[in-house]
Amino acid sequence: MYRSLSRAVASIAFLLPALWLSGCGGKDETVITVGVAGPMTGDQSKMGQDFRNGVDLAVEEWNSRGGVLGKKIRVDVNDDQHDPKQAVALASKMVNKGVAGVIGHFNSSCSIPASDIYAKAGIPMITPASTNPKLTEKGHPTVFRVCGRDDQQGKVAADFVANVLKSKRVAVLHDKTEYGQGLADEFRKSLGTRAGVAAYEAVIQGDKDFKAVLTKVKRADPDLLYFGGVYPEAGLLVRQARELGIAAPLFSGDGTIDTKFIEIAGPAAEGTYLTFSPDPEKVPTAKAFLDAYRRKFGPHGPYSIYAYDAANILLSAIRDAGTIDGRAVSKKIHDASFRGALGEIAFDLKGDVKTAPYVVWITRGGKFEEIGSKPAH
Ligand code: ABU
Repeated sequence: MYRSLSRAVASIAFLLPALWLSGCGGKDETVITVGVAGPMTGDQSKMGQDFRNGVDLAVEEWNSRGGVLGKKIRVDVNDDQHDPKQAVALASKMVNKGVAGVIGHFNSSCSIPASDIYAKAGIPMITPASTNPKLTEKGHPTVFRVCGRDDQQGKVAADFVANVLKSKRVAVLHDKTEYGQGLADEFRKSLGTRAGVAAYEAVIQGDKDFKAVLTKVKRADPDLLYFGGVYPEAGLLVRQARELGIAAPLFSGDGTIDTKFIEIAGPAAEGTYLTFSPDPEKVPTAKAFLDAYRRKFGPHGPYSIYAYDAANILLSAIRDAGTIDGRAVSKKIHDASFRGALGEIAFDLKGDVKTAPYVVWITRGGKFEEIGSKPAH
């Protein structure tokens, strides 16, 4: 009896490493795994799902051509719920799972701390959307972004406000996050003395009632509201501003330019200015992506195409490096120039894109419309 028990224990001990390798919570050497991370649930889930769709589409195309390095590619989806602590925990999990690279995160406040974990493990991280400058100022050689930076979009917004709108009394609001406050401060810095700052106020992400802050803003009598933050708060903010009788137009950034903003704000969204990259519908290289995306998922979100290009950049670099060794792959990303759906993408030494052409958009007739740097008609 004792002998058969010890034999059973010995066979389990023998089987354990094989079970671990075959995917019972461990690394599966038969596939190459790409992590995608962002807010997959909650009030910013539209952004996470756009990422996921973009990455899924790229991976499906690669797999239909045989995968990469002779292996199929699988996508590991991670929901950080736009919580920095959750993002860091997921980053460690992905490192332990042996992902070949990560496409994510959405929020700068998640990407910045998570980037330290990926960098320590030598795993490439490409964010489609985190625009706070601090991310790439850390100097991690394995960290990249395919979007621009808030010092760039803040300047484009400030130039438009000073030269085109000719605003004189701007109320600057932000959501206290790395992105929201960072963008508001870049805008304010770039605006300099070209307009007065009538108010500088903060709201808390997740709050639903901004009437107290807006009452203070109303007293300052601004001719423009600038908001650094994301669409759930931007939508409520402009709706409640109109309810309080504040008529000044809203100006916001790339975190607001999603149809969810219009859904939340309703008619109050009309006339809102935003900074974002040029309309992909007018970019010839984006056509194949847009057609394939629409067929599979419906309308694309602002960062779907960025997630798609980010995944293609990672997989092309793995192919060119001939290995999933993260440092070798990152070197390929640094050295190469990629032809993506967004056009030619090349990175500087920090991991920023060499060109990030921000333009101004307006919300009109319930839609977003690119207006460049000219007045809206
Ligand atoms: N850049 C849009 C919002 C994402 C972020 O940077 O936090």
